[in-house]
Amino acid sequence: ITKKDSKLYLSFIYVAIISLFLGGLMGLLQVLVRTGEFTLPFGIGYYQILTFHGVVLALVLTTFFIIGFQFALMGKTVGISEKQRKSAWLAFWVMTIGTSLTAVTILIGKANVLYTFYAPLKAHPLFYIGLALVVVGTWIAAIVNWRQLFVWKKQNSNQNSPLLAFMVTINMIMWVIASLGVAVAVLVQFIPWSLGYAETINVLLSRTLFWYFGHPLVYFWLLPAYMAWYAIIPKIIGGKLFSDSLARLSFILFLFFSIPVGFHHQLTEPGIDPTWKFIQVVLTFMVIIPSLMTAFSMFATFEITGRKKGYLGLFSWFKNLPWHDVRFFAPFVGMLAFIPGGIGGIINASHQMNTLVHNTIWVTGHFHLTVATTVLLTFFGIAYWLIPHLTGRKLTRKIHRLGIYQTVVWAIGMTIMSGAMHIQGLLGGPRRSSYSEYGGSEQAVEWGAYQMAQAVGGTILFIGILLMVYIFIHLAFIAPEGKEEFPIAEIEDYAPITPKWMENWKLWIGITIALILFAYTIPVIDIIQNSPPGSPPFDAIIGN
Ligand code: HAS
Repeated sequence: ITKKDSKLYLSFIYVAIISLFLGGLMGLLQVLVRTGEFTLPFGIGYYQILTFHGVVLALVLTTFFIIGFQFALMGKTVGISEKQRKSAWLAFWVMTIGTSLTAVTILIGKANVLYTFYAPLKAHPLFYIGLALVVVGTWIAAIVNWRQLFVWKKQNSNQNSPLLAFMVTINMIMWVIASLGVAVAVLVQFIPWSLGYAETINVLLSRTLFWYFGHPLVYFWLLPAYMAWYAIIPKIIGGKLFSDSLARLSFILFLFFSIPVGFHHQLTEPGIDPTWKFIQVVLTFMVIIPSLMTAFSMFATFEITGRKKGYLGLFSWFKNLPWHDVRFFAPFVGMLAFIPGGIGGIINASHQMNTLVHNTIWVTGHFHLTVATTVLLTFFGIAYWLIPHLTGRKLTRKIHRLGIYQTVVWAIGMTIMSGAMHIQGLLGGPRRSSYSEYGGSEQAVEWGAYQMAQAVGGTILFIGILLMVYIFIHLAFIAPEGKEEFPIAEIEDYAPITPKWMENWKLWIGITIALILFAYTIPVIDIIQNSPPGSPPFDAIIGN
């Protein structure tokens, strides 16, 4: 790896680490506020820190880590040219300038609109302009990634593209198609409205465009974790990839079914015909299939690897997994968290059960298991080898051990926090609310204990963040110099040969667009024609 390349990939990862610390700090403040025992100093508002927490962790940390990691994968598998590297830097700077604009508007209290930022909440125009820049930056990154694969393909036309490059390409196709929705909302709806050129805004349309983007967004986070599960973890445990074509098929299915499902976030919303909600729920159940395929493939990889090593007893292959290797242990705990996380998702997607949990803190519990545990612990697992690989250092035994403690701390903190969120949610506890006694309601008294538990869990998680920041700094600047491998698994010898048609991009994109048009055209026309114009007086919220 050249110095120039590592500098590029590391820059993205550094922004992610800074975001982890700042966003985590806001998370700690939130859980403390919600106990009722702590008030924010200096007139800082609850929604100011909640928005900062959501935007910086869910949007900034994830996106920067993912783009940096994906560039590293592409560089390793298909190479990066001088020109492509320059364009990648352009992506970095556009994203970073956008992020700074957005973060500052939130910090000065001009954008208390939460990370979902749909109407009727209104932010300062700079918030939206900053976000638009972040999205444009990611599009530049996508074009560079596609170009990287295209150039490689031209030189290796008779070969299948490397699995990881294929996966990155799919993730970026999904991302670009999905982010078109949010780009339209920002450019056509939010910027004119926040600048005062448009007096009204179609609230339902803004929410629909957001969720058209918002659901694939969660798979944009998940797929890089799956890249590591499929193609990197097998190598770390001393095994091989169970099936290259199964992995590719699961990514293709994610491309098809990630986008036309946004209505499962809007099941309780009036103004959308129930037939279309039903259709999108059916499509949501389709997007569960590639995750089940992934679970199957991971179990198969673990068992086959153990058996090949000679562990033939019923569970000895499991007992003998490399538990002391943090590159495996952290993502493995992430996988475990995805079992309840995924079950929670299936509950959310079921219309009747959604009416019970929607807008309760159950949903917050769900996404802290999925994105903040499954995905994040996998990203940590990646960082343990990627950062030393890029900085020319060694992942020492000491850091392996510390990383295992970090993972355990995270698992304990999250079990307490997310568990309490799930239960409080079932008792009706609302999400996105600061502390309130709700006029002395008995129900609210019952929530108190769970809010306290969330504060305990949240504090433990913050300790986990401090540990992780220390580990990052150690890996980047302190660890002894040396070489750390970039682990990429080979394909299992007996796995079926990957057919050429799996790279029929035109067909995959065509099916994706057809599914989107099917799921969205009629309801969107309906929303544009029939939902009433509105411009509620929410300017007060941003202090204008
Ligand atoms: Fe979700 C809300 C449905 C997955 C994130 N979700 C959210 C929100 C976020 C989020 C951030 O239908 C809140 C948005 C907001 O602010 O309002 N979600 C689903 C479904 C899935 C799902 C069906 N969500 C995710 C993932 C996320 C994520 C992944 C982030 C990365 N979600 C919903 C719905 C809502 C929602 C509704 C709206 C709720 C409302 O009303 O507001 C599925 O993709 C889940 C499928 C997963 C599985 C699990 C497979 C298990 C695996 C692990 C195997 C383990 C191994 C190790 C191998 C079926 C792959 C085992 C070893 C042993 C020894 C046991």
